[in-house]
Amino acid sequence: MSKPLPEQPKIITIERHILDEQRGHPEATGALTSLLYDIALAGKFIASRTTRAGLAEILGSTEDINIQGETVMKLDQLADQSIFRLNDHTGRLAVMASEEHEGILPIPAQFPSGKYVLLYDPLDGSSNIDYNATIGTIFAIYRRTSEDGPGTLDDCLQPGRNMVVAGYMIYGSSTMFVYTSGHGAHGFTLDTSIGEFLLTHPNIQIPTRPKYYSTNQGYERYWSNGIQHYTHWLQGKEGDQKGLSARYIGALVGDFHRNLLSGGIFYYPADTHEPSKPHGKLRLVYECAPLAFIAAQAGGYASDGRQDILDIQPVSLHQRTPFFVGNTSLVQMAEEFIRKFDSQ
Ligand code: FDP
Repeated sequence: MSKPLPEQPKIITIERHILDEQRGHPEATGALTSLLYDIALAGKFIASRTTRAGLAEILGSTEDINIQGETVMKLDQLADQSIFRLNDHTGRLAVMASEEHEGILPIPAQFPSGKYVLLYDPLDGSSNIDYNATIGTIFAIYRRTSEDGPGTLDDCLQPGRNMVVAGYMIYGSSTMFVYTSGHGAHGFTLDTSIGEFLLTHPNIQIPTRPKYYSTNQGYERYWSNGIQHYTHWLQGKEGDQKGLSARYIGALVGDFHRNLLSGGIFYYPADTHEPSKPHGKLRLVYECAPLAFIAAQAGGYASDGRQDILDIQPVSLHQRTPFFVGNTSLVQMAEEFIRKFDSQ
């Protein structure tokens, strides 16, 4: 009798994972599953282009005509268009909105309208492109609130609590796709040899003992007293705890991802002593809300310094908010410092 084959490690592709999740919802039509799969496909496409970014120097710089006679597009425009075009005709979406555009992105009239809404930041941390450092894509999916017909601005302006799925792709030393549909946060790594995202980080939980704080401390002089004291507390200069190490990539996705896996806090506060960024820099609907949903699923928390990011009702598409995200205890401590020093 032949010997039984040795047990192989279970390989779970992103498609299988999404389908398994769908099985828990007998009422599901599969539209969300397909939508996520298309977003993952856009991620693979963007990843393949990011690795060629530096070659613009010899193949033609952006906005130039390349040797095939095509205009070489900037990577952020390319990412933006890829996501839109892969999703505009599928009948799954009512409307989209992208950080790259002022207003909502209607579904072209010749295509059917669907029940979901997609908001995305196509290339987060894009100033890193020129330096071969980490960049990413962030997205959020909601159900439309309007009845039918073309989706509306109000469909896009929903509090994070209504989100159905949040996720990001990170283009670093490998490409990863991390998402949640409210049943844990799961990470997949792109196996470039087969072109598939494989489950490598099931059910991510932020380690309870944090390692890092991530912020652009070059702006410290602009911050409120509360944020300055808080930063000193994180460094171990105030209070009696050991300080954390600092890490700042300057791409939100990169900083968030590292703290998600290692424990820590990322924050981008408002400027108090400088008028240029009274609400911080980061965008509520494209960046902060989706990462807040993922953090919450991983046992963490995100705040604007006073309230849960997921509770904020957006009033405009490009609204900015101060942002603190990571280990719950660290984010709550930021809120406490703000309450103590900045409440007058
Ligand atoms: P970028 O301007 O390179 O696109 O949201 C934009 C963002 O990057 C974040 O990814 C990043 O965390 C932040 O801005 C960096 O801003 P600072 O350069 O002001 O630190």
